[in-house]
Amino acid sequence: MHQLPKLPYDYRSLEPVIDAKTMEIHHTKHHGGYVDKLNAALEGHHDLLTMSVENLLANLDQVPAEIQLAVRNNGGGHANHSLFWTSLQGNGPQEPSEKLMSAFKQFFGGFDNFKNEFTQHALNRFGSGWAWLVANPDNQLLVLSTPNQDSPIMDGLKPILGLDVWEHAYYLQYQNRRPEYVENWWQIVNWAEVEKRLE
Ligand code: MN3
Repeated sequence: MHQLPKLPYDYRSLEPVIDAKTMEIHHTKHHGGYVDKLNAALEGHHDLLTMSVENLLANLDQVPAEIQLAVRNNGGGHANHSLFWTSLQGNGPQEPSEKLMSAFKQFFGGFDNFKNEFTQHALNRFGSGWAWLVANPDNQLLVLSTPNQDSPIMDGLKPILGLDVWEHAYYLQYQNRRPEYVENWWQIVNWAEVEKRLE
């Protein structure tokens, strides 16, 4: 059985960037819903129940056709949100380390360029989805976006940092103002955690 992970901080910790009510609903109802529906889809599929969600997403072609879409959507939702929560922190804006800065320089021409490119993916994603910083199998960094709850893992990519741009992630506080949510979100990125994922 897949389990809803506990958050490494309080629902209020990310205020004023993300309000406590949004965090609570997002974690318990949305992420919780993906976990419940993933477990329901996998019921009776004993061989699949022992696989990690990342492993399921990387091997969707081995999942029976009748539950493939449910595993893709809800497994993706579970994996994406698990990564999202641990990418955030509420101790005030942090700076990426020198090591991270040099990676941004190498692959994007600098931190500001990376930020701009990532932001464009977050703003240009029509409807619901995610913006991502990912590593490809050659350990090159790139930014992209995915629709719905699709995970970069499905395409053999390793997610390093993800931003949820579904309206449920920001609507209570920002309504239709996605650009303001995205801009403020940079203040709560946990760069130390991002760096760990690069290793
Ligand atoms: Mn979400």
